[in-house]
Amino acid sequence: MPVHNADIGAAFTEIADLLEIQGENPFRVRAYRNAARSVGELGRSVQTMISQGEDLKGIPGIGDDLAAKIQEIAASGTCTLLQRLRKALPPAVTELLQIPGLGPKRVRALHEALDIQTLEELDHAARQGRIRLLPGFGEKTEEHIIESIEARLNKSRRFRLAVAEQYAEPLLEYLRAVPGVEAVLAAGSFRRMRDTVGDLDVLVAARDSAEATRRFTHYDEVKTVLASGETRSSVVLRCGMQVDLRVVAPESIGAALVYFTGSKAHNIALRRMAQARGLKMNEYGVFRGAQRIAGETEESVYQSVGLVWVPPELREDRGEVEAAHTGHLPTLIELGDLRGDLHAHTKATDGHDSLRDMALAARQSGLSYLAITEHSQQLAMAHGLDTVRLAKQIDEIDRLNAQLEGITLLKGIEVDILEDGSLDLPDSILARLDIVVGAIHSHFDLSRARQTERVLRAMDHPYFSILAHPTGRLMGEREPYDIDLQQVIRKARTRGCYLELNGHPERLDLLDTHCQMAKAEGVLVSINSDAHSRLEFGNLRYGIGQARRGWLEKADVLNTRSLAELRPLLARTLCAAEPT
Ligand code: DGT
Ligand code: CA
Ligand code: CA
Repeated sequence: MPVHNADIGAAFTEIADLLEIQGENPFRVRAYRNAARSVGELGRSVQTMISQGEDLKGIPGIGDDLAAKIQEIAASGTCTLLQRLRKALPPAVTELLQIPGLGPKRVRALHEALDIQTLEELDHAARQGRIRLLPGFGEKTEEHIIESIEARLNKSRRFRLAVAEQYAEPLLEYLRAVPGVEAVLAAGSFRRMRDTVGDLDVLVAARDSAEATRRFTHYDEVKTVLASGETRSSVVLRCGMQVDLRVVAPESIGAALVYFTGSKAHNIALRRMAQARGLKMNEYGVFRGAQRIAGETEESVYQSVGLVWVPPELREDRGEVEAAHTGHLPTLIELGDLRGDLHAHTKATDGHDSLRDMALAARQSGLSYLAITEHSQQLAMAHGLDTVRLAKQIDEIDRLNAQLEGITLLKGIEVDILEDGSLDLPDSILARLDIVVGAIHSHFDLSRARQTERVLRAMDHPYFSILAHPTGRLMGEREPYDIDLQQVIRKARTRGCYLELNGHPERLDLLDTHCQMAKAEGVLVSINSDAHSRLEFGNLRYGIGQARRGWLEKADVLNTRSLAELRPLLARTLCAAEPT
C-alpha cells in the first residue's frame, strides 16, 4: 500500500489538532505540527527511505518517538495514537475543523461551551444566535459559520445524472437563444456521464462575454449568484444545484472543452504529455512558446500531444491516455447497438402498463425483443407472481406474440434469490421461461462471505441467466450490499451467466469499474431498462452512458445480439449444468 508523505503529514496535523482540542501541552502539539510540515515538504518519499533503511531522524524535527510513528503510519496508513484520539472525541469534531476559520481553539471552545457534536448542531446554534455570545466569537464569525456550513452541506450533495439533466437541458436551451452566443456546451462530470453530478459546468463560446454572463445570472431558476465576473460566473439554482459558467472566445472552445470536461486526473495526464513535448496546455489552447498551435477543436488539442480524440466517458485516467496513444481506444457501445431489453415489468406486478403497451413502446424505442420479468411471489410488496399467475402470463405472452409484429416478448421472471441462494419459484415453472433474471431484494446485511456465497449458489441453478442489479445500491438511499463481485464475475463465466447493468437512474448498477472487470473476464453485460412503465425505456440511455464509462463495446453486451443469436446464449446455462 503506497503511503505518501502528504498522508503522513495529514495524520500528524490531525493528531496536533485533536491534541490541541483536548488541551494538551502546547509543546507537544507544536512538535506534531512541525513534523507534519517537514515530512510534507520533504523532497523524497518517506516510504522509500524506510525501505532503503535510511535513518528518519535525519529529517528536521524528527526524534525517536516521531520516527517510530512515521514507521507505523508508513506501514499501516494510520497509528494507534491517532485512532485513540479520534475515539476520545465525537467524530464530528474532525469535521468542524474543516470549516474555514474554525481552528482547534475555537472548535474546543464550541465543543465545551455548547456541547456541539455535529455540523447540524453547529448550524442550529449559529442560527439561534448562541455563538456570538461566546468570548472570542462575534456576529461576523457567526454569519461566516452559517455560510460555510451551508456550502459544505451543499457541496457534499450530488445529483443523480438524470436529475441534473432535467435542470441542465432547459438552461442550455435558454443560453443558446442569447444573441451573439455561438455555442453552448455542457462539460464536467455531466458530459462524462458520471452517475452523479456535483455541479454543472457550462461552456459558452461568444465574442461578448458580458451579455452571456448577464443573461446567465438572470436566468429564472437562479436562487443565488455566487460569483459574476468577466468570463466566469457561478450560480445556485432553486433546486440547490450549482452551475459554473465559462465564456470563451470561439477559437478557444476546443481547449476549454477539454479543460472543463476533465476529469482533473485526465487533464493532469494530458498536461504531463504536453510538458514532455515542450508544450504548454491550458483552457485557452496549446502553446509552443508564445505560439498557439491548437485549441479550436478538441481533436486539435489531443492531436497536438500525439493522441486521438478520447470520448468524454473515458476521461478518468484509467488507461485511456495510453490507449489513445497506441491506437487501442475501444469503439464504445452506442444506444443504437441495442437490439432488445431483458428486464421490464407490467401492471401484473408493480409496473403501470399492460403487456401490449410495453411491447409497443419497446418497438417504438427501436428494440426487436423485450423480456417481461416480473417480481416473484416472495416480493409481496410488489405483488410478485406465484406459479399460477406466472403460468397465466406465459400463456398471455404466447397469444400476444402471435399478434405482434416487429417485436417479440420473451417470457421471463425477476426471481428473488432467497437467503440461502435458492430461487423463489419451483423448477417446473422456471423451465417454461425463455429467461430467468435473479435478484436480491432482502437480507441486504449478510456478511460479505455469506452474501457472495448466496449469489454463487443461485448461479449454480441450471435456469439462472442474468444477475440483476448486482450491487443492490439505490443512489442516495441505500448503500450497495457487501459482495465480492470479482468472484461473482468469475462464477458467471464458468456457469455461462451474465450480469446486468441496470439503467434505472437510481440504480446504474453495475458500476463503470465493474463493467471493466466483467469485460476483462469475458462475461457479457446486459444493459436493461428495468422499465416499470412504457415511458421508461429512456433508462437505456443512462445504462449506455455507464457502459461506455466501463469501456464496453458492442460485442461485450449481451442484448446487442439479434434474437436468433441470443436464444442459444440463454440456453447455454442449461447445458453447463455441472456445479463448479
Ligand atoms: P463534479 O462536479 O464533482 O461532479 O465533478 P467535475 O469533474 O465536474 O469537477 P468540477 O466541477 O470541480 O470541475 C470541472 C472540470 O474542470 C474538471 O473535471 C476538470 C476541470 N478542473 C477543475 N479544477 C481543476 C484543477 O484544479 N486542475 C485541472 N487540471 N482541472 C481542473
Ligand atoms: Ca462539475
Ligand atoms: Ca464546477
